Amino acid sequence: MMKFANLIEEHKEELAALDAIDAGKLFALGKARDIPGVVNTLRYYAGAADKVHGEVLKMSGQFHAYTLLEPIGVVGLIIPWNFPSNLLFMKLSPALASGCTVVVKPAEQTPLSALYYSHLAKQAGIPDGVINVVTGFGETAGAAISSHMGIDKVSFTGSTEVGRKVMQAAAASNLKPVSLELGGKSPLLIFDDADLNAATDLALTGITYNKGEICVASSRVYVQEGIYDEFVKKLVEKAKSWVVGDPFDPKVCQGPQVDRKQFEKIQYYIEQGKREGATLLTGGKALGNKGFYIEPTIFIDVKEDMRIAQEEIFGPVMALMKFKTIDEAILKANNTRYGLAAGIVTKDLNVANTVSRSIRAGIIWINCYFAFDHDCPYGGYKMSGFGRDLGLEALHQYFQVKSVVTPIYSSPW
Ligand code: TXE
Repeated sequence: MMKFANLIEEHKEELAALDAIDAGKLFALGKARDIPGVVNTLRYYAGAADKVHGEVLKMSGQFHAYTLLEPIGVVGLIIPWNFPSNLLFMKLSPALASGCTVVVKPAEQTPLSALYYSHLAKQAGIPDGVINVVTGFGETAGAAISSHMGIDKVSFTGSTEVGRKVMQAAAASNLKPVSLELGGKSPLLIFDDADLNAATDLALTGITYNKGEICVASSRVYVQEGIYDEFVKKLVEKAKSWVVGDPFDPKVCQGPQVDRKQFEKIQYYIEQGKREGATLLTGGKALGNKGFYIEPTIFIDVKEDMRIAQEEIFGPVMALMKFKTIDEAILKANNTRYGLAAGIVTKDLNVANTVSRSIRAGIIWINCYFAFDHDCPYGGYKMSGFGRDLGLEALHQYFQVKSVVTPIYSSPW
C-alpha cells in the first residue's frame, strides 16, 4: 500500500488530468488537493493495517475468550463521478488494510483514473485479483455487484434513489451488508456576529466548489437578519467576479458540469425556482455555446417548502434565506430529509456548541467548510445514508468480528 501511494504521488499530474478531462474538475486543484488526498488516505490506512485487532474478553465463567477481526471478504465499491479519485480511495484503502479484495465499479462518466490506479497497483506489486476494476453502466455492472451472491459487502456513494436499489438488491440476494453515502441539502448558518468577508467567501465556495457537484455542498444558506442586507450585497459582488471556464486554466474557479444530463438537471431546477416564485439574485444562465458551463446562481425569497430548498440540485445554485433566532436557525437547518453536513459561522462559542449538537448531520464545520481529512469520519444521518467513510471508524465496516472461546481448565462446567 505504501508503494502504491508512492507511485500515485509520482503520477499525480496524469491522474489529475484524467479527472479533469473526465469530470471537468479543476486540474490545479486536483494536483494540489484531490490526488495528495488520495496518497494521504492510502498511507493512513496502510499505517493502521497492523494496529487494529480484536480484544481479550472477560467472560463470567472460566474461559479464555477473545475476538478476531477478519476481513469481510470480497467488497463491491460503486463509485460516482464527482470525485472519481477521492471517493474511490476512501473505500478502497480501508478495504485493503482490512485484508479484503475489491471489485470496483467507477461511474460510467469517469472510468479513466480508476483504470490508471489499477495499472499502478500492479506496478506496486499488489497481487492480481485483489483490486478488480469493472467499468460499465449502473443498471448492468453496478446492479450485478449489489445482487451478486459472491460479494460479501457493498459500499456505495451516489444518489439516494440508487442507494435504495442497491439495498434492495443486497437484501434480495445474499443479505450482504451495505454502506450508503447519498445525497444532501446541507445548511450553512451565518450568525450576526460573523466576519462578513470570511462568511461570504465560505458561502460562495460552499456552493461552487467542484461546480456544486459535491454531496456536502452548502446549498441552503441561512443568514441572520442583522447582517442579511450587507451579506447579500457582498456575496453578489463576489459571485460576479467568479471565473467559470476551462478547468485546465489556473485562473478559473469553476469548470463545466460533468455531462449534459447534469447540465440540464441544474437548468431545470433554476427554471423551477423561478416558477415557484423565488427571486434570481445573480446568475441563472448557461455560459457560452459550447460545453456545460453554468453561472454561479443565487436565489433569494426562497420558501422552505420550495423544491430548490428541499431537493439536491448538485450544481452551483444557492438558496439564500433569512432567520431571526437561534431556535429558528436550528429548526430550518433540520427541515430536510437529508443529513450529511452543516456549517456554522459565529464567534460565539455557546451558539456554535448548541447548534452543532442540535443539527442532525454527519459532519459539522464551525467557521470553515469542506475541511476533510483522512482521519475525520463522515457520512449521513436520515436519507443521506448510513455507515462512515474515512477515519478508523470506516475500517470496521470491512471487518467481521469472530469470538473465540476456550476453557481455562479442562472441565469448566
Ligand atoms: O447518480 P447514480 P447519477 C446525486 C446528484 C446527482 C444525482 C444523479 O444529485 O444529480 O445523484 O447522478 C451506479 N445498481 N449524486 O445518476 O446513478 C452508477 O453507475 C448499482 C450524489 O450519476 O446514483 C455510478 O457508478 N449501481 C452523489 C453510481 O451508481 C448503480 C454522487 C452513482 O450513480 C445503479 C453522485 C444500480 N441500479 C450523484 N444505477 C454523492 N453522494 O456524492 C447507477 N449505479
